[in-house]
Amino acid sequence: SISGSFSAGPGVPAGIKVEGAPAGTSPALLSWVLEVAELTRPDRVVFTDGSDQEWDRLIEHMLGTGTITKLAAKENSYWAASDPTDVARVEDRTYICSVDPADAGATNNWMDPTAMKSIMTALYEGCMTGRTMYVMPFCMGPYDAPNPKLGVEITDSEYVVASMRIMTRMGTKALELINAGNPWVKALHSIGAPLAPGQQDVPWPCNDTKYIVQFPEERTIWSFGSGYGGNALLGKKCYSLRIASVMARDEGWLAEHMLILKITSPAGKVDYLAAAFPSACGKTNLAMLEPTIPGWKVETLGDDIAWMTFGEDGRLYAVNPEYGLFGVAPGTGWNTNPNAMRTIAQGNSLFTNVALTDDGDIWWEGLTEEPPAHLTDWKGRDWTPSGLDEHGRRLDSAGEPSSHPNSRFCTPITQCPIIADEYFEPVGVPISAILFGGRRKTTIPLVTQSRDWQHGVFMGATLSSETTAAATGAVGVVRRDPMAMLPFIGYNAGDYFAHWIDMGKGADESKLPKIFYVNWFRRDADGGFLWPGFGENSRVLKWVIERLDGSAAAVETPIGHVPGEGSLDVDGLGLTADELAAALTVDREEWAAEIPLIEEWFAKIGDSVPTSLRDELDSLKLRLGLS
Ligand code: GTP
Ligand code: SPV
Ligand code: MN
Repeated sequence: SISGSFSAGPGVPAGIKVEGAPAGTSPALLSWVLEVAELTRPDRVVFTDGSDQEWDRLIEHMLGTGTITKLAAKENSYWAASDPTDVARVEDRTYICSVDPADAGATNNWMDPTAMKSIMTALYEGCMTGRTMYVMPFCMGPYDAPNPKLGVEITDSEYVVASMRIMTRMGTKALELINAGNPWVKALHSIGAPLAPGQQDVPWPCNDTKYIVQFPEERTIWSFGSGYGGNALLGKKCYSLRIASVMARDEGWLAEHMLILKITSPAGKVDYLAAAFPSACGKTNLAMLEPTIPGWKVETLGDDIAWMTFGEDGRLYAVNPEYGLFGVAPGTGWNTNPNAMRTIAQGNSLFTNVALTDDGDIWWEGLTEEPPAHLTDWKGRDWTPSGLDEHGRRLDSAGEPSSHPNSRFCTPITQCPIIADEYFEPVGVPISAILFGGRRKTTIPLVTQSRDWQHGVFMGATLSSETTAAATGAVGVVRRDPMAMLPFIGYNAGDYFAHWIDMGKGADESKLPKIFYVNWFRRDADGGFLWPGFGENSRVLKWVIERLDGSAAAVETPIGHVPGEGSLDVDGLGLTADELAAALTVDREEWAAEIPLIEEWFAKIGDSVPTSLRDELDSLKLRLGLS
């Protein structure tokens, strides 16, 4: 077990105290730790063990610096407000530094790895001065997986350590697996805010210069300047998607931006679904959905990431590598996502960039119909409700919401009241259907079934969505977001499509998941949602399940199969026939406008787009009568 400390030894830079690393710590890990400590010059180095005592020390520290405020209303739960400039993923500062630029492809920023390392080494020089450098061993997915996916994050942020403790299996057990000789990923993070002697810390230290960098060949991550979620909790997007997608390409599996859920029909038939929607487009909500149709049951397996591998039985098995939920706060309430509410009600959670109530609870837009009369907003200012925004939500007199649109709750997934027992299964669950989905006001019907695997891959590869506040930059702009992985594919997007095609080719088609395309976000002429969404999405899941055995009817359209007359259960929903038709319609004019955007997208990716997907585009145009 891990205990004791040593303050000097061969290679330990003078004046740096190393705590918590016992004899037996992997020499490769120790030498990397010492190399980083020499470069970044922290005051101390602490190996984290994941214990409750360690959590208490981190909390104590962050209460002292003002990083967090204890919530009176929720057990062991805390409110954090970030620097207003550090609120989301920074896609323009994110790089895939492969040796060959062709391996990063047209959708990733690229820089030569040596050049990037020299820039970042200069930034890391002395960057942890005055701070503690934490060495955090972690495991993505169950410890008893056939090949446990280990990593070590070095960070100088207590907020990152505390968040990683919720989001990953972190601490002593992971270190033991590393010490036993299992491979692990090096993940280096610094907020880039050294403290001079005597300098007062700020609540959310960070740096205006930010880099989020993956070195795919070396399975290494370097991150600098941000303390926010996807930029800083390196087990999440950086490892489990960008680096893991490269591992998956090389080893014949898939690392995807997908939720995983278990659904049981009234007859007791169990199916597992995976669904890829872009950031802030509904994964957490669907993963925890409370069905509105009688007799159906949904249980949660994952809300953001799925690793999928073919099992010996020829079926595709999915595992959730995460241990927590890092969910979009606004819009989460008892009406929309009661299971998320029940999860956070149990405490042990961090809330970032939401509003604080006067009685020590959290609030955000959509938590309740109307806000309390007074709040402290995410920027720490007094906030009182005034006018309404276009969705009927309150703003203050300055026209600002109380919570940042990308504010988040970070909470243990094991607290979710509907977590499926199979969450703990090291080989995961066999997937019956994959849903791709986006946020589109027009064009994309509520649900479409693909013709076959290759057509389904085409649907995924051409997936489009309006940008959201989960990344910095403009919101509401339609872009292609292939498989909801645009910011997360760790290699060439065309090669990634080819990998998806190959995964299907190598499999028994009858055992492959069926692929569907959904859109909860189509609007009517007045800008209202055509489909009520949330729990009512269970009706779409029911149609999907009934398509698997062919019991639900479908009509063939040029873009795929949509629900046939009467086959989508809208009992008691109160939708008119016209409203339902508007949600389901395949409009030739809209598709005529969509095709050039798909052509432009394939042109951007270039030669690496597989011929089979170009063929799919050609046949789609033929079916639409556009060629
Ligand atoms: P990331 O964590 O960023 O990957 O997001 P996510 O895909 O998990 O999205 P999430 O479920 O957190 O939903 C994002 C936003 O969309 C929230 O404000 C939700 O309230 C809203 N939303 C989710 N599902 C629906 C739906 O079915 N209909 C509508 N109208 N809004 C939805
Ligand atoms: C996303 O942006 O898709 C998220 C949040 O799930 S983050 O951890 O920032 O990536
Ligand atoms: Mn996500």
